[in-house]
Amino acid sequence: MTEKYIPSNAAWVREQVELMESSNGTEGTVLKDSGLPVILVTHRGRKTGAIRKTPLMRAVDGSSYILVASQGGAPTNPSWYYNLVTDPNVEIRDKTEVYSMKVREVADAADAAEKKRLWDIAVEAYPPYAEYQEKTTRPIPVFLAELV
Ligand code: F42
Repeated sequence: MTEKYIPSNAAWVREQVELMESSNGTEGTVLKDSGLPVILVTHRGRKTGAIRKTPLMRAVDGSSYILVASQGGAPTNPSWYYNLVTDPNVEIRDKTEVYSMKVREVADAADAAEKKRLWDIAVEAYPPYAEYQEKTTRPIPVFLAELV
């Protein structure tokens, strides 16, 4: 992706992205305090068309990644959720590896069993997701990112 990059307006997120990218994925690959692994999702802003970079917890299903739009259990979905619904083509950095992937939302209504299966894997990878779901009435969206 070669278009303009607009960094996150949240300093802690921006700093994590900068550390992951400037070190080519050898630093900044865990969530502070938890020590749990983080991936970096590069995608496109649905309004600006600019490149956006979002760190997320690393949860895997085979060669696919499970992306959880938890935003700490906030009442609204994060912006990146709508960006990925609009344009599902992403790059995922997992430490030193970068993959071109396509995401698809696994929605409760359409595929409840698959959503539960992926949700359970995600909670095992990052247990606070369960508390985040209890904090909010919105069903926390889950995407599966697959190799293209
Ligand atoms: N967030 C999660 O939801 N799940 C996780 O597993 C997770 C893990 C994680 C690990 C490390 C870390 O540093 C952060 C982590 N986060 C996790 C936080 C995550 O990286 C995001 O910061 C958070 O989910 C909020 O996402 P957001 O897309 O709302 O980003 C905010 C901070 C932001 O920069 N918003 C911009 C803004 O200006 O408010 C919007 C950016 C944007 O995408 N704009 C769009 C555009 O067109 O460019 C338009 C947006 C629109 O729809 O209006």
